[in-house]
Parts: sequence; structure tokens; C-alpha cells
Amino acid sequence: MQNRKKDFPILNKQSLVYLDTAASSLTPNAVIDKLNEYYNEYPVNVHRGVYKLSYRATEAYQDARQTIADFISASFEEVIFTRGASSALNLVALSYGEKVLKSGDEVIVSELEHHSHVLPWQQLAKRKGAKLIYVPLSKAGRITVDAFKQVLTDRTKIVALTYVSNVMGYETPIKEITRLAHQKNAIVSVDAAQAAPHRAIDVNDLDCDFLAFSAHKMFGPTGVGVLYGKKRLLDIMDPLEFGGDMNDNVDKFDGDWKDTPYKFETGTPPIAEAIGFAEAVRYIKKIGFKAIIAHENTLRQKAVDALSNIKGVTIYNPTAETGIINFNLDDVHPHDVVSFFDEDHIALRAGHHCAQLLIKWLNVPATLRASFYVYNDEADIDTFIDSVKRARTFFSDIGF
Ligand code: 7TS
Repeated sequence: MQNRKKDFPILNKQSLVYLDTAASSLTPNAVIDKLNEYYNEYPVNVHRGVYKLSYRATEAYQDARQTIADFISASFEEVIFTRGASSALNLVALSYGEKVLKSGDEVIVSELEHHSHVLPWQQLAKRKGAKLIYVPLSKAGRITVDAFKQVLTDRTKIVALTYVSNVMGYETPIKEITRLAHQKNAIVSVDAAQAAPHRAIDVNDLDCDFLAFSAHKMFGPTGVGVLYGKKRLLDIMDPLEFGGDMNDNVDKFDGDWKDTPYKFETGTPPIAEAIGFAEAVRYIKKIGFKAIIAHENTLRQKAVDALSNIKGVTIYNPTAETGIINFNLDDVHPHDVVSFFDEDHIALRAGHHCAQLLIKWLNVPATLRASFYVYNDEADIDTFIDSVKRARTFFSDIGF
């Protein structure tokens, strides 16, 4: 892959090896320019004003929705803009789940989930007297079809699983899981926050019922994400928020709502952010997933091979199929290691990565996570490995 560093202004301003893409990706010039274009040329509200600038903003906002719908092979009215993946996943639980879940029903989740795909279902299950059922993870920490079959029952109403784990980088066999879930008339909510930046997604092919992702993990701005839902499900769901723009008629004691997606988008939407998100999607399409996947695999394999040769380093996911390495320096707290990396201008995350269930499953207090994207190159991996070696020596020398 051609070196992409020049596309990212932050990488041209300072010495930085950025290995925290799984938290947020860096933003390319194309997206920053698009945001500037909105604020410089048509910085007004959508849907409301009957004047030229407002038409332009409305058109750009609508185009953004269509671009993102095309990106996942959905239709326009099936794409709802949200604050991010977290609010999208909450919307599924609080609106769809609230409507259908009854006492005794079962919701299948996993210990690989980000908190935003467990806590909403936990809360709802408690309120409704429903049961959370965990897919037993394989020895490596994966969700497998066989394990899923063990927990799928006639009582399963909802299956809420991550497509790609933000800590282990594993890909869930979500298409087969969806097929099996549908045989039991369960619906499937897919957390694609870590998948959408790294895998081509076709919601028709997956046949999932809901799917959520965030712009900021795929070159886009913060503050915007998407909930995809099958139209027939969105049609029966109630809005969670009420106010401007989502309503049709308002009377003194009642009102009614627009059709999806608008009934879920109360008030002024994230206009600039949605327009920037669409530009991020165009940036991804220009590079292509084939090149993205190949590049990430090359970097991950190089780093895994080198880390495996350093004594006192444990890798928890050596077989991951996406660009994430979850690891620790034995007996050293990851927060101490990450400060060492920071001194070397290497940015990566230490902690539970908003996936405490997995950290508990691994039986460690926390981990280090290095994650890669198109702006990383082999020199970054060399710098990273050199820093790990020096950190290992440093902490061993002082008794760890
Ligand atoms: N699901 C997964 C798999 C994620 O990785 C994240 C964010 C979310 C949901 C929530 O997305 P948000 O945009 O609403 O925050 N993950 C991370 C992370 O691993 N470190 O920082 C954010």
C-alpha cells in the first residue's frame, strides 16, 4: 500500500506512532476539508429553511445518508443517524427490546461485547424479567457457531453480538449465527463498530436485523454514528426522544411522528458530522477493503512475530484476523508500560477497553492494545517493537 501518512495532518505535525485506532482513528485531510466546507459555505440547519443555503445543507445531509446506506447495501430509510454506536445499540434495546421482550424470554450476549452492547440489555432484562444468556467463549476467546448452538433455544428472542471484538480483533461468524437465530424467530443486533472500518459489510447478505457503527473509528468525525435496521422493524418501533423535526401533526394532547428514519432523529441532527462521515466512507472506498485488510494483516503479523520472540510478553490473541494485538508485559501493570511508550511518542491504549467482561475472562487486571490502520507502516512496527524491548529490559532491571 502506498504510504498514507501524508493524508493525516497530525502525523505531519509531530513525531507520532499511532496505534490506538481501535479507540478512534485519525482524521484525513479529505474529511477535515469537508467539515470546513460545510462551516465555510453552508453552515445552516436542514429541513427547515426554505432558502438556497438550507436546501444545500439538506441536500448534503441527505446525500450523506444515501452514501452510508450504499456503503452497507441498505436503503435510505433504514439508516438512522445517532450520536455513535453506543446510542445506536441503546436505541435497539430501549425501543425494539422494550416493545417485544417479555418475562422468561432470553437474550444471547457474549463476554466479548463492548459495554454498550451488554449494559442496555442487562437493564432491560432486569426490568422485564428476561434472562441474559452468555455464549461460552472458546479457549482462544472466540464466539463459535457450535457454542452459539448450545445456547440458542425456543425462548431466545434477541441475539446481541459483536461482529469484530474491539479487544481481541476476532471476527464473529455472524452470518451463520443470524441464519440459526432466524430459525428460532429471534432477531439479531450486530455491533459493527470495530468491523465497519475494516470489513466490507452487506446487511442483505448478513441478513442481520440491526447493525451499529461509529464514524470516529473509520476516519470520520466524533459525535455521529449509524443504526441500520430492517424497515419492517423500524416501522413498529417508537421514538425514544420527542421534539422538533421528528413530528408530523402536533395537537394539544397528542402528536404523531414522521416515518423512519426521521422519527428517530429529534432536533437538529449532527449535520456537519454526517457530511464528514460520508466523506470518510468515500476515503475508505478509494483505498478499498482488499488493500486495507492486506495491509493490516502484514503489519499485525510482523508485530506478532517480533513480540513472540521477546521473553516476558504475553499475547492473548495471536490468531486474530484483524489488526489488533492484545498483550501484556508479564507482571508489569499496563498503565506503567503505556507511560513508557508515551515517552517514545507511541500512542496506544491500556485498560479494560470498555470490555470488562473479557478482561475478567482473561483473568488479568488490564491489557495493552495495539491497533493498526492505513496510516501505519513497517517503520512504525519497528519503533513499537524497539520500545517494547526497552520497556521489558527497564522493568526487568527494576525488579518486575
Ligand atoms: N462497540 C465496539 C466494538 C467498540 O469498539 C466501541 C468503541 C463501541 C461499541 C462504542 O462506540 P462509541 O463510538 O459509541 O464510543 N470502542 C472504543 C474502544 O475500544 N476504545 O475507545 C472506544
